[in-house]
Amino acid sequence: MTTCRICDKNFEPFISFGDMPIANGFLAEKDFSDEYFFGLATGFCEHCNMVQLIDQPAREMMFHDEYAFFSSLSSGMRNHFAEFAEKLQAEFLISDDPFAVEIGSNDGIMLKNIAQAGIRHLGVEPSANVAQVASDNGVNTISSFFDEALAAQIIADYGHADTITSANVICHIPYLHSVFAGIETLLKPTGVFIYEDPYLGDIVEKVSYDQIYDEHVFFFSVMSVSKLAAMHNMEVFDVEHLSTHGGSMRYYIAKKGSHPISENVARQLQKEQQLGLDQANTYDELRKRIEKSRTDLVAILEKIKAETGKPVVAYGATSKSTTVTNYCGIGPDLIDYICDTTPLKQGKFSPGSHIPVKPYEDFLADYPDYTLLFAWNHSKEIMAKEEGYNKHGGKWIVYVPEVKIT
Ligand code: DWN
Ligand code: SAH
Repeated sequence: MTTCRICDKNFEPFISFGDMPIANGFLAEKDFSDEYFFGLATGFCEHCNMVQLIDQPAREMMFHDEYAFFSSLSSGMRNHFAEFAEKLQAEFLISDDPFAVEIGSNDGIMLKNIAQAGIRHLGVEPSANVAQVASDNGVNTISSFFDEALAAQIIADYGHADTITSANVICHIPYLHSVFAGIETLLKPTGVFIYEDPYLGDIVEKVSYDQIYDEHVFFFSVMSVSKLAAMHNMEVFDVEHLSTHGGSMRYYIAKKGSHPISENVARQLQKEQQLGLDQANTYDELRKRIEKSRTDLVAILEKIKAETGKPVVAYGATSKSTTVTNYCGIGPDLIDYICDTTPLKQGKFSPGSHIPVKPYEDFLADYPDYTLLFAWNHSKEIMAKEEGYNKHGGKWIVYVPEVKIT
């Protein structure tokens, strides 16, 4: 029995993935024996509809000065955030001297657009190494965890905010009441809080269970976010479905009564009911579909090894792949190496499963026959980039929304 982080009621897990390491804890061979593991399990609270982890490691174990994820390495995501920054400027940063705050600004992928436009801004980013990249690029950044106390400090130092934005971050923070209370006080009376995160509806529809790992403590829906916002005298006034990170939802939130409510909100709530996001049996079904996905993926990889003996390479040492490799028991016997463009991951081994991570150039130098696409959420960008591999006759193994070879 676990107590819901949002409404304090009790709930049970609907799936356990077993022992998991830190998803971004890429490590050297000498550190294998000290590796940290915790039990990864997820549950659904029937009272407030929030899907959440049962246990999450301490935040300092995940976000520190060697954080391995650098947002700006994807050109697709750079474009996505440049477009978002334009929208912010056109619609919400329109007062005389607007002030924009971003929670979890990473290497400045979004805020550098705002900085370049000469707008007052502040990035809050606890992982000091990625925060430093942002600062070096002219983005005003403090290396701290956002919460209610930090919001008070920001008000004292800078005043109230026209916009508070956050992408792929709010779902990482377990103490959301402190975060929402801080946002409510930091916003100007007509200010807006706009955030996006992987969408529960997409995870259920596509069985993208690899979104479940230590950093992601919440899996949001419009249902659950509306209830949470209401607890802090705010409301969701619009929503926008996005294709990023395998399907995300952008929530537009403001103080109650300050903005007209778009019809998109009721429309999406209705869709969520049709999808059964408020029903416990939806998650029991999801567990069965996750188990099938695991069986199918392991079968395909074992078949390739047994029948061809050829190397299988994985593409993108994602956080998500830590769940896949550890839950499915996929190690260096089935995957020869993972290629990745992140210098900090190269030369290390994947968490728990200990598959070598090599530079992307190794993939280019010697195309494998089979490539398992761990960075499936960037497939549009990757397919455009890998025409050479496709022409060479290379095959892709994918597992979202279903396991297949393409
Ligand atoms: O929520 C989160 C998201 C935004 O980013 C964080 N908790 C951590 C991280 O999750 P992830 O590691 O699953 O994110 P990505 O964006 O799917 O990671 C892609 C990985 O693949 C990176 O290590 C970079 C690499 N990559 C590559 O080698 N070649 C990516 C692209 C697009 C490429 O062409
Ligand atoms: N916004 C970026 C980064 C997402 S990765 C993007 O969409 O690509 C998640 C980020 O959240 C990490 O950089 C991590 O350091 C940050 N983070 C985690 N907890 C946080 C907190 N309490 N306050 C602010 N940022 C946090």
